[in-house]
Amino acid sequence: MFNKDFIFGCATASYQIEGSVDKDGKTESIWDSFTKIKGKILDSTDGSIVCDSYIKYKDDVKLLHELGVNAYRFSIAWTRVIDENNDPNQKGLDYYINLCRELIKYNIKPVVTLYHWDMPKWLDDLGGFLNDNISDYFMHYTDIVTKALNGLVSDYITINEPQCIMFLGHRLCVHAPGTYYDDKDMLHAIHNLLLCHGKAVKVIRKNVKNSTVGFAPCSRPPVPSDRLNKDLEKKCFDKYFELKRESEYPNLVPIYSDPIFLGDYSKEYYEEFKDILPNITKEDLELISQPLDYIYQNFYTGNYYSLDSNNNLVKDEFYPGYPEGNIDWLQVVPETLYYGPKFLYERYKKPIIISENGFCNNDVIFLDGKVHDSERIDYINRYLIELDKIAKEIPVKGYFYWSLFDNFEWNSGLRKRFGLVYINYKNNERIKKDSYYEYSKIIKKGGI
Ligand code: PNW
Repeated sequence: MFNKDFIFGCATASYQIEGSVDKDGKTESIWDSFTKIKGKILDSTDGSIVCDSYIKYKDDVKLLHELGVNAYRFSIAWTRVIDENNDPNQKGLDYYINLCRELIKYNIKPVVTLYHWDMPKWLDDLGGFLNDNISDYFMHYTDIVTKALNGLVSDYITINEPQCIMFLGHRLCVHAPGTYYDDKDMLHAIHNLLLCHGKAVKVIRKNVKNSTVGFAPCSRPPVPSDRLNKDLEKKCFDKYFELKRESEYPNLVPIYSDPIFLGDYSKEYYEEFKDILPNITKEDLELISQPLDYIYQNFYTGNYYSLDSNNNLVKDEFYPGYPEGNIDWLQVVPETLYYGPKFLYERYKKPIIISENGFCNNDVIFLDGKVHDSERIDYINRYLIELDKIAKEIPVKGYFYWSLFDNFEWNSGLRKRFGLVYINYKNNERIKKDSYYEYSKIIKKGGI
C-alpha cells in the first residue's frame, strides 16, 4: 500500500489527444507538418482528430473523475497559446484555463507539461534547439502560460523526454522535425534544451506561489537478473549512468540529469566530447541546476543483466514469459519500477514521481462490446508491486499511468494503443477497458 497522499494519476500530451489542429488561432507545429510527409507515420494517420479533447475536455474530466485519480498530467500546445509574432493567443489560453477549472471542480490536481514535443513550426524554421535564443522564446512562453494559469496550476514539468526529442527527432530522424544533428550540433542542442528548462524554472518560481517543478526524462534501467547479487546490482547502477560517445548517447540519463541535479556535466562527458564541447558557462550551469522538487521519470521497460564467468556485465537474451507488448521496444520488465527509482534516488537524492508508465496492447472490441485487456491489467499489477516495494525504502510520491486513452502514438500512428479507455476512431466513441476498472480499484484501495 502507498501512503495516503500518494498521487495516482493519468498522463496525456497535447498533440496526441487534442485534435482541432487549426482551431482558434493555433499555428502549425512540427508534428502537424511532419505527419504530412509521406512515409513518416506507420499507418499514414495524424493528430488532426484523435480523441477530440479540444472539444470534449469535459468528457475527459468525467472519465478521470470516475476513474478516481487525484491528478492529471497533460501538456500545453505552445502553438495554441503563442502566435507567429510571439504574442499570446487568448483563445488558446482559454482552453487550458477551462480544462484546469473543470479538473479542480472535481478535485483533480492539474500537472502541466510545458513541452511535449510539439514545437511551433516557425520556431523550428528559426533553428529550433540550435537557435541560441530558443531558451528566451521558451522563457517567454512559460511566462505567458504561468500567468494565465495563475491560481489554477502549481505543478509544472518543463520538458518531456529530452532523449526522444534528440535521439528520435534528430539522430534517427523518425520523429519531428526529423533533421539530423551530428555530434557537435547534438551537444549544442542538448545544452540549449537544458537552458530552456533552467529559464523556465526561474519563471515558474517567480510567477507561481508554492510551485513544484520537475523535468521528465525517460530511461530504461539495467535490471539485475539476480536480486541477491550486490556486485551485479552495483554494475547495473554504473551501467545506467555510463556516458560513452559510441553509445546512443543522446538517449542516456546523465547527459541531461547530471547538469540539472548535480550542477555540472560529468567527468566522462568532458572527456568523451573534449573536441566538440559547446560553450558552457558557469552562469549556464547555475541556471540549469536550480533546485527541483522531484525527479520525474517515464519508465516503461528495462533490460535484464547478468554476470558472465569473468564477472562482466552481459545483457540477457531472453525475457520471462510475461505478456508481450504490441510495440517493438516494450518488453515487460516489472523490476524497472524498483531499480529505476532506486538508482535515480541513489545518484540524485530527490523524491521520485513516475510521470509515465503504461502498456501497448493489441486491443479490440469483443463480441460483448467490451475491451478485455488482461495483459495490461497484468502489467499494471506487476509494475505497481515493484513500485510499492521500493516506496518502502525511498520517497516515491506518485504514479501516472500512460495513458488515459488510446491516442496518436507518434510515428506508429493510431494503431498502437496504450489507453485505459479505448477510442473507436471511426465514430470517436470512448469505451472503458477492463484495465480502467482495475486501475480504479487499485486507486480506491490505495495500492495492490
Ligand atoms: C513516451 N522507450 O515515449 C512519450 O512520452 C509518450 O508521448 C508516448 O506516447 C509514450 O511514451 C508511449 O510510447 C517513449 O523506448 C518512447 O523506452 C520510447 C521509450 C519510452 C517512452
